[in-house]
Amino acid sequence: MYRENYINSLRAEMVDLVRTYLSPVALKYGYSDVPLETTIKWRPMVLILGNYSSGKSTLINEFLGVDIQAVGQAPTDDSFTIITFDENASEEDPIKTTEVRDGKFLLNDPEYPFEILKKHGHRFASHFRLKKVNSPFLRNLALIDTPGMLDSITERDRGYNYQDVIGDLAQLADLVLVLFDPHKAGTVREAHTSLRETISTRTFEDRVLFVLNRIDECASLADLLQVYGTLCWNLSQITGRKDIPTINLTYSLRAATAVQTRNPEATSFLYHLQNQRKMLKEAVLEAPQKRLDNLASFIETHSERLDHFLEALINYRTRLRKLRFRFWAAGVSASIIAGLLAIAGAATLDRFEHVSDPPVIGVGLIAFLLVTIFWGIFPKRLMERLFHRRQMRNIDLLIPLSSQTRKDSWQAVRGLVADYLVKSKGRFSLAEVRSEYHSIHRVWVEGTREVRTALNEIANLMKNGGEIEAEDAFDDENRA
Ligand SMILES: Nc1nc2c(ncn2[C@@H]2O[C@H](COP(=O)(O)OP(=O)(O)OP(=O)(O)O)[C@@H](O)[C@H]2O)c(=O)[nH]1
Ligand SMILES: [Mg+2]
Repeated sequence: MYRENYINSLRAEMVDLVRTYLSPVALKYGYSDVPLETTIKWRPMVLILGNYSSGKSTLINEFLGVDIQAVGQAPTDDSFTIITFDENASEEDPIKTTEVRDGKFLLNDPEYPFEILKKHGHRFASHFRLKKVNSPFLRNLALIDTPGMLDSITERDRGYNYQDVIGDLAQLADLVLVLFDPHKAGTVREAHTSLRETISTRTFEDRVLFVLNRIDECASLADLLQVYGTLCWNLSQITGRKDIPTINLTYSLRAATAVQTRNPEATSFLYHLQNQRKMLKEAVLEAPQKRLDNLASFIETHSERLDHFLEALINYRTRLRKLRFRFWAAGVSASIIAGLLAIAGAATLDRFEHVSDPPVIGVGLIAFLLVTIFWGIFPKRLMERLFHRRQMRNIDLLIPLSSQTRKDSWQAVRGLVADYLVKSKGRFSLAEVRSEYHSIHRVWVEGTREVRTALNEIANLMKNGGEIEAEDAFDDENRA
């Protein structure tokens, strides 16, 4: 309980850090259209993907301890369902769906992080919903059940872009389970592509978990090995890598009963794989901890990018200031020369006897002022326009790109910096940018260090006996 509270309060603090320091700057400079915390403010989420009938909904029901999602052999459910905890319902009551909210409501409610899915249109909205359930499994996380993947011809008939929706949901999720079943052990190429596109390579391995489900349907251990081998081969083809990701093995106890009673001898290997089922469940329950890691990476990435964004703006203005200084130095010299020439010219006229005559000085002053004013209008504008054009042409020279990390982070913001410079025409307050830069820099250097220290503390808490608390209704049932 102590660990759970610590995780929750740390999560709230990290979201607050983003809201207070990063979001205002991100919105002001067009780094982001929505407050940065929009996608991270809600609970940790686990996204469950896979072919149709790979057992996604059955697995979810098993986690929850009751049949909440419809299951069936044919493609059963064509909706994306967020399944979350009902804070107001009693955990003493029998587990059930206590409330359902439809997509249109969800996509517009600022309490939830799903605004970014609005762009997928009405068809998607009508296939999106939220269910509240009083299952203790959901106390600290939400699950997302998805429609099964079909062949590519039918995908087109969905009326929204399935791949893009998956990509957006994967960005919100802290853990993505990709389910296979022994019958179709390798048909998720498209899903894999959209996951690759949206989840950064750095965190991909931590966030995506491959699961071979329904293993009870393998006729024997040899059959399971054959299926496992096929899946590994297919995955290495899809990922283009020789090292094979870890594949979790699991099955539903309830669904398996019929198969096992038919052939108890052949499926005795399942007995040795019980720990795999337990490990999968524990991995899912670790989503809140994963959220902290993801939040830490989120803060690191965005504070670093914003830091470089502002550094570029500061350098732009500092260079402009230096150039202006030189420009005015030249301008004042030109005005003085013009003033002196005017005095010399006036003095040669017969009407004046001496250069110190007030009218002669007056002529000199007028010439000085006229040249200064002229200098401050036309040449200044021309100089600034040329300066702006040159900076835009050589935008990569705005900040030093001394390391690969700086190059990567600059690559992510250079277009946005260019947009801002064009939009503002380079007119913004250097003092303001400097003070914003200092606060972002502090978040980047000190904030992220503090966050990582806190994460280490949590990891130590776990090592010293943080147990998994959720009830395993079906396991208990089975034991009985
Ligand atoms: N033997 C066995 N059957 C399973 C297992 N998991 C699911 N099933 C059965 O497989 C069928 C499909 O399961 P669902 O949970 O509906 O699969 P889904 O992935 O949610 O399917 P869609 O929602 O249509 O994409 C159902 O008839 C389940 O009873 C399992 O581990 N073992
Ligand atoms: Mg389903």
